[in-house]
Amino acid sequence: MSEWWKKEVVYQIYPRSFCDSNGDGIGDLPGIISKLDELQKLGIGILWLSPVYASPNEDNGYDISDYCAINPEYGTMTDMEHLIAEASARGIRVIMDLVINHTSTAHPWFQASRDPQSPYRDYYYWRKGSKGKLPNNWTGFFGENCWEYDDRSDAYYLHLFAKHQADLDYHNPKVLEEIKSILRFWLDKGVAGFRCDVINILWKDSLQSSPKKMILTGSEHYLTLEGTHAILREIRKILDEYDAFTVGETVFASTKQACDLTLPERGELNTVFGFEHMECDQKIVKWLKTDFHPARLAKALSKWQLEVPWNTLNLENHDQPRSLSRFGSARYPIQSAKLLATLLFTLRGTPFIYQGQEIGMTNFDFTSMEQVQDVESKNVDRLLQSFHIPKKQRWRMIARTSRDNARTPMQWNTGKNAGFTAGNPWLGVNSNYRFVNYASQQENPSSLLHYYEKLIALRRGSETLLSGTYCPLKITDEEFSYRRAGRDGSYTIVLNFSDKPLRVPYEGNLVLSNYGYNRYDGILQPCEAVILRERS
Ligand code: TEU
Ligand code: CA
Repeated sequence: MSEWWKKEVVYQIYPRSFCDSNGDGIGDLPGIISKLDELQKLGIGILWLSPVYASPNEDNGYDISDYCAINPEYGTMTDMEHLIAEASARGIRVIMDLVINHTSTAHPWFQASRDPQSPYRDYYYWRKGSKGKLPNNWTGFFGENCWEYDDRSDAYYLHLFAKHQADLDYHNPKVLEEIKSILRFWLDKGVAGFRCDVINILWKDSLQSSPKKMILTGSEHYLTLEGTHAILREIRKILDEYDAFTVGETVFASTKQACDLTLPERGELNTVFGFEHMECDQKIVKWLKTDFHPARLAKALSKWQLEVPWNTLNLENHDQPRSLSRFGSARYPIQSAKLLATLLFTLRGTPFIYQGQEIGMTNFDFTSMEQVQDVESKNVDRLLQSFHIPKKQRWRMIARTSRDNARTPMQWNTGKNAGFTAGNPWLGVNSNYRFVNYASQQENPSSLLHYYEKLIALRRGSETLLSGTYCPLKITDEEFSYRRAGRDGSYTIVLNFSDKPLRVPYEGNLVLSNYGYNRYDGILQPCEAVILRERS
């Protein structure tokens, strides 16, 4: 295994919101192809596409109705093959989003399984309730219960996510056989691997009710169980034939579980997304946001750096609010955006950029629930309403955390709809596109975009930043500093998260400052990030 994925930077595209080529207001594959030069210039080596498979879009593609077909809204299979070829011509590999915990209820397997006599019946969890009671007391990820009654079946089916996303039952060996052929279909098309959606919950060891009421009641029956490890080892055997890369989305995984899922000798995943750092500004659940304390973010990142041999480095994705709105400084937005970028590219692991992060896109400027499209946000708003939470308070919670914060259209330029579409965008464009857009940053040598390019090039050229050791130096709400040591010497990275100047004791030759300075005197400006190289 060449571990090529350790050297690369991954760029995540949410196709619906990236670039619309035909004016229907929906991003598409030809739109992505038209922006590959920009992505190559940025210096990324892997493109992660959120799902583009056939889907009724109840969860914007994370509800798949045909794994081997392209949603016509995004284009054709020829477009997909063209994208893979055009990306490859630019040295960019493409990975797909593998959503195999569940399928859409529009999938033919599910539709067939509604007949109790069907050979597809045991592809899903169908259970009888009793006297109107649900088969168990589990709760789902999207604020709904997780059983839906189907009158044709006179039974309930399990859905840990939205009711149109029915969980596959891996106790039936035929299910894994189907998944293996789907993997081969895409690997034979030249995809280089997969981002594996909620991959650590595939195996349910029982459907018993849980004695303990929790945020996710019943999760002890499916979170990172041995049965899932066994499935991952089966999948790995196929991926190894293609030297393919897998990154697992592993909800609620500990560092120990991350090691069990990714250590090479385990033969499962290459790496995972941990969420501990993404929970640094919440209480109990993500909808109860707290103030941001940089030390909490730094402590979580540092813990994973020390306890997991190879990390993914990410501050955003299509499910998370924008990092600049969440972890940035209102007084020093650009400097803090560059500080966060410095963090992303100087820790140890594979960095992931989410579309728009490189130009400092922020949370949406919607003013009401009517503008929100996300199924999770709508379900949670309904749930909060059932608890009689007042509308104003509900909206404050939704606006700060909704996944639509990350799904507003990519802001390309100051033209109509920020250059995303000539038509009516499927989701509102942030009105700040006039000054937050790709084109204006392309022209500005000291822009966030060019700073990303510099950092990506610096990381690519340094054995130490790529694969050196990590050692924390100081973690407070003001300062996060750490040392990376390796074959091309040692670097000290110092991040001043505060809005005040900060004196620090570190020596070294200045390699990069987000203020563009060319000298270093031990005093960091507000939100200044410096990379120092040990004096040889
Ligand atoms: O998300 C898994 C998941 O747990 C989500 O609840 C996510 O962690 C949460 O929204 C974070 O705020 C994956 C996909 O990333 C998400 O887009 C899908 O909706 C979900 O699985 C179901 O496929
Ligand atoms: Ca389109």
